[in-house]
Amino acid sequence: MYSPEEELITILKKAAVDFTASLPCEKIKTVLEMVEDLFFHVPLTREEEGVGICAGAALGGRRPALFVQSSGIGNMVNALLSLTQFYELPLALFVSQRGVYKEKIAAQFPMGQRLPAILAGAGIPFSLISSPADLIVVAQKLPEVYSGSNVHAFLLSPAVWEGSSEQRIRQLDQRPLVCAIPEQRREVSAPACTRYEIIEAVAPYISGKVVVSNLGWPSKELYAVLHQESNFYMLGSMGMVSPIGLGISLSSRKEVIVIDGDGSLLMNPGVLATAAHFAPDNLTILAIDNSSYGSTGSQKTLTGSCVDLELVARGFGIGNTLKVSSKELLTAAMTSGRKGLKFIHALAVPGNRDVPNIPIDHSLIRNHVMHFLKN
Ligand SMILES: Cc1ncc(C[n+]2csc(CCOP(=O)(O)OP(=O)(O)O)c2C)c(N)n1
Repeated sequence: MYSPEEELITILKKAAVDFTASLPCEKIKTVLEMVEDLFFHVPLTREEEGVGICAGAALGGRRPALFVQSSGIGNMVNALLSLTQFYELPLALFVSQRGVYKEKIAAQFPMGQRLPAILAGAGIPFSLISSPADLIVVAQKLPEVYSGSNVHAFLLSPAVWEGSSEQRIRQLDQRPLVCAIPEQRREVSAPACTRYEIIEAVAPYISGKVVVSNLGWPSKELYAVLHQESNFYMLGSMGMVSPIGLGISLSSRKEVIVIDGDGSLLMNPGVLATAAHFAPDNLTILAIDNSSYGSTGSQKTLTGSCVDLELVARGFGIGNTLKVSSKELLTAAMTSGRKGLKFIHALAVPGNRDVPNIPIDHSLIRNHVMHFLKN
């Protein structure tokens, strides 16, 4: 009786993988079930979110492995390049490659067949795992992913699992019925502070903590207000702030503050569901909502017309939310005694402070944060 799934699990354990995340593909459902049972596992809402969460986990010293379908690579290329590769963080990608072997779904051909060319074009190293015999390649290359802080994609053909003796029938949990009763509507006064003033107001409360800050102007303003070695300044990968913060909070006991923006949060709102699912009590998401893409010319976002980010967070299951529009309410929110995952929706007026660029190299930013998390 031969189980390629068991062989892959053994390889993962041998390489000391200790953090996994996935967005499923039917062709790898058995191995995914085993991964969920045997490793710390994060169920994702979008593959790109997994790149951010795994980056946070890697900053926290973990050895992440991400399981996705070939189509999911299309959802994550920017984050792979401008976050994981840019900061030289380790990530093993296990990609169920569709469209190449006994494929029945025509829509899988375009992405699945071009995947090697797309990865090659993006400069992401990969190995074709076309049969169980090729799993030896995973065993050989996986340790280097972690020792060398590399990204490597293992493209798993459905042929790998053909003839497996593994038989698993997943027990489906009954979903508990949840009745969400909206709390009374509260009137909130119009915002008066800019993003910079909000960062100034929270500085005493985020000092000494891990702070993951949104790309562009927010990171530059944070640098100007409160530079500390525990700040992870994002320099690219829009939409990845909260995923990175979540990944760190799941890998460390240190307190983590995420400074997100409305535009960036709207790009990957599903991370709020993943955060709610784990509800790490060391994570605070401060969403500074200036109803605009502040770093690119303050073009309007939809929070100025139809989206209420606090309600979005509530709808995704975060119970501890606060909407604030003044410095007084903001500082009260930062210190509010309620334990658990917190989402602070800070309303702001658009506008950037004229501050200089961050003069620190990205590798140094990463090293400082990793060092802080280690000690
Ligand atoms: C994938 C991607 N799309 C667009 C951009 C350009 N961009 C950089 S920052 C930014 C605005 C972010 O807005 P928000 O998250 O609301 O933060 P704010 O600057 O308003 O505080 C945009 C659109 C990018 N860097 N990456």
